[in-house]
Amino acid sequence: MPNRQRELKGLTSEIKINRCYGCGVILQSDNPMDVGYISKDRLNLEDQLCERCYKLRHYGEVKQNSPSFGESYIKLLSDVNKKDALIVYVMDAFTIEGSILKDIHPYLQKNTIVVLNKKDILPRDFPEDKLVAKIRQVLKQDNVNPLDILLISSAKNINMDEFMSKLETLRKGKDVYFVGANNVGKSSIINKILKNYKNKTDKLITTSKYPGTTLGIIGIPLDNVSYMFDTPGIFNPKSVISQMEKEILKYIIPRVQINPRNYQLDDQNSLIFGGIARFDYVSKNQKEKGKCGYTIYMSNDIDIERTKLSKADNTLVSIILQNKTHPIAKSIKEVKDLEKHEYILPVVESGTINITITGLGSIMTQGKGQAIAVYAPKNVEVKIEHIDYRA
Ligand SMILES: Nc1nc2c(ncn2[C@@H]2O[C@H](COP(=O)(O)OP(=O)(O)OP(=O)(O)O)[C@@H](O)[C@H]2O)c(=O)[nH]1
Ligand SMILES: [Mg+2]
Repeated sequence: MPNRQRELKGLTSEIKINRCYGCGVILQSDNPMDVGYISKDRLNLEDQLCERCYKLRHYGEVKQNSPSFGESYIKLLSDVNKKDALIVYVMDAFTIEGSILKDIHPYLQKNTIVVLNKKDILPRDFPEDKLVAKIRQVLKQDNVNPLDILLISSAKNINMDEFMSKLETLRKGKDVYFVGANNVGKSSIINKILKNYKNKTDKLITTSKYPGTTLGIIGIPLDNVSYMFDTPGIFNPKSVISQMEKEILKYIIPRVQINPRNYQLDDQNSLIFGGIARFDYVSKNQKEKGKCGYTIYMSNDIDIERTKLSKADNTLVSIILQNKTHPIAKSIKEVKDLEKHEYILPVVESGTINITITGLGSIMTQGKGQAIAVYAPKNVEVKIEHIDYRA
């Protein structure tokens, strides 16, 4: 993408002239294979959609990836800091591990509000206050102390009024920038603001179930002197969402409320998640053998196959070959295509142990010193965490 992000004031007039209003990319009619393509006869009309946005909206088609965190993004964040604008750091309430972008934290030391979007996806009885406390703690380690942390759902219109009034108070008449990882719902939130509070439903920003939808910075007037800006989402390379092909992401990224799935496993048992990951319960601990409970929090569209550990390698191959599971990734045919992570879980008196496969979901259990293994797509981060709800 050409770097034409100069003066922010200049940017907004540039958008009016030759940027796609759907994704913010600069329009061009020279190369149909390049981003921002639009046919010549439409190029000079006002308020145009690039061909990619047009196809996304009408046929759900998508071609290329979004830009990653680079120099132009750093420049943008530095400018935002200089002009004391309000930053809305958007995260996906379910995929928190995939939403935390440590690279941008140095730029979020002031005037930042955190929004956890997609609240509607969280399972019933989810301890939301603990989630907020955990995020506050994680951010604090990087000296990020947000003015507020709000749980919302742009899709289901949950807490949008509260968010909007916070936004108005905290921005003090200044501009607002929405930043965050891919697919967390930045553009959807802005569209909701346009619909709810500006009564605008015509020129909405393009959103999609695929990451990498917004390609440039899009400025939308909030009043006569200030703007809110949508920005391209940043890829988190450690997330399943960045490692899997687009066709199966719509099954991996949850769209409706997660139904937790409970398993009482004997040791030497395995669970296979679609054709993309596997969990082995190897043994209980040095003193005991026997059953152990595991709860899986993943998109309801991911099939779970239970099998004996001794058969798990072959089962993975056969369910993929025979198309007996869902979703199946092109790059994964056998266990060798996955990366193995082995752990002895800690013994804990209270709380639970969460085993998170970034971008895919988590496996929750009591910490009893079990030996376990997780097979995840290559380069995807796996994390073990003790969560104590009494703390
Ligand atoms: N369930 C649910 N889905 C949501 C919510 N908000 C957005 N989505 C969905 O999440 C997907 C991504 O939304 P976008 O608004 O395109 O996300 P984005 O952060 O702008 O993505 P990029 O432009 O790629 O960075 C779409 O399928 C949305 O419909 C929500 O509150 N709940
Ligand atoms: Mg977007």
